[in-house]
Amino acid sequence: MNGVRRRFFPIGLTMLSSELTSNGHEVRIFDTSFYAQYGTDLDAKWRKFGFYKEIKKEVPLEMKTTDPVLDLENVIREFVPALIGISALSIDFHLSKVVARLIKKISPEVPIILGGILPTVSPGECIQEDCFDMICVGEGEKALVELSKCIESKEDYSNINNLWVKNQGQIKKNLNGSFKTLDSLPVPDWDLFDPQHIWGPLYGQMYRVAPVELSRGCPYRCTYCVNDVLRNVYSESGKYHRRKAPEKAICDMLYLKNKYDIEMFYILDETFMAVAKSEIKTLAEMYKQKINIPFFAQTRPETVTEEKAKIVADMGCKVMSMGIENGNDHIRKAVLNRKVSKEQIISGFKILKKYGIQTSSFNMLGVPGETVDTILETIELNKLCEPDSIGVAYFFPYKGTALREFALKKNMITGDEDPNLSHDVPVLKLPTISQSEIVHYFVNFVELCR
Ligand code: B12
Ligand code: SF4
Repeated sequence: MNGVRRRFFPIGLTMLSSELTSNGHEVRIFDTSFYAQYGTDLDAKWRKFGFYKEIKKEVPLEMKTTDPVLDLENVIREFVPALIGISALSIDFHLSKVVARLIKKISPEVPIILGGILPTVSPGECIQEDCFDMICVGEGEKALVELSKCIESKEDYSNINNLWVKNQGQIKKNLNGSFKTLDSLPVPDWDLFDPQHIWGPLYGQMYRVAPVELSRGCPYRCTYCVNDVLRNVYSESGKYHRRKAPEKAICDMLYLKNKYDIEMFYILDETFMAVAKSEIKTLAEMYKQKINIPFFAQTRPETVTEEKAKIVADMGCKVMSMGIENGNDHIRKAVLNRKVSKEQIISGFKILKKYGIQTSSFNMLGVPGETVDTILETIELNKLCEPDSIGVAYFFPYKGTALREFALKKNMITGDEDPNLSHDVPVLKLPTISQSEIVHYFVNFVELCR
């Protein structure tokens, strides 16, 4: 499911399909990514505002011209699935319902499960939709395999951990089970997915990029981020911020590099450098020896030290993205719960630059407390950090987050706003700044930071 046209392979779904196939189940993927009628081409939009560089040698996407409804119907009639899963972020709520209702018309008897961040952060809202028979709250590897086994052997599946299941007019809300360790996950397999996902843009060039996860979770708790929510969702499941053993990480990457002729890795970890120097060093040594191709990643500015930057640069890091988010100390610390000083932020950017790593900054406009002056402070801080590329987004208060609760309490939102809106306009009604002022700074943000 995709509300936004996406380049990279969706790592969560690829993990689930690998887990199912390695447990003897047959899987088919119906991917909405490359249908022109679904999703926004955000890459194009970001190039327009200068967040992405113009691509010098584009690898054009081949959009599907066939009717998605007929295609879905054909897949279902031909494959005859015993279970249909839909994966969705919050932006995909509408589309996921459209597709589920369509499936119900084609094959009313096949159970449908909704998984992903959407039902994880708003399970109550999702389960009440009659097109979904059950939802998966949180990570799905264990639950989906168990569910498929039960369906195959016609056993009762209403008690599986992480699942909320409709059962004779009742909803059975099962607790979340323990995590599957990252080292026991199968090697990702992309053969079932559209090969076009392999191409990703970086600094105006297209590369064969492999997204990989070396860890899950984040040690920080920003008030607008899903990680704050997930930490609560997983309170009974074990240690939330987990890393793969370096041997497993390297083994997965080597497999992908060889099988798919990978030129560049995209390490999806949310705070790649938030680990001890010794851990990065061990990984870097193995990576240089066995993989030795460039990669890009993201971290927080305060996790960057001279020693770690040197190791990471030597390992092959070409670009590191880091959140600045807001240049005003009060907003950053008290509203966003990002307890990092301006000096630390500037230092993180400067150190990486010193070791030849290009930097990219993330910024949000329109958070509670925003004024024209705080936006100017954000611009000023970007100038001091001198990132090689700059990204900016309108703030959207996603369900489950602390900042959404705050915005609701202060009547800055009604609660019914569509998250897809935030691709185009500021969503919060703020007493401190007008929406047209925020739009003005959004459109001109990159130019003003230069
Ligand atoms: C990496 C990443 C990206 C990458 C994706 C690269 C890739 N190849 O996947 C890029 C940069 C492209 C990206 C883009 C966007 N992202 Co993003 N992204 C992430 C990030 C940091 C990690 C995602 C990930 O891979 N997780 C690891 C995998 C294993 O987890 P998973 O996908 O959730 O899947 C597991 C479970 O959810 C479940 N599951 C998933 N699907 C299904 C289906 C079934 C049937 C079942 C049973 C279970 C199940 O099982 C999976 C395995 O355990 C998350 C933060 C996070 N912690 O999730 C944000 C996050 C998902 N992104 C977010 C957003 C908003 C976006 C954008 C909309 C941003 C924008 N404005 O453009 C776009 C949307 C693109 C799109 N349509 O997918 C938000 C979503 C918030 C929300 N409530 O929906 C998040 C949560 C960050 C945040 N702000 O809090 N993103
Ligand atoms: S540091 Fe990034 S990933 Fe971690 S909680 Fe904050 S916004 Fe989320």
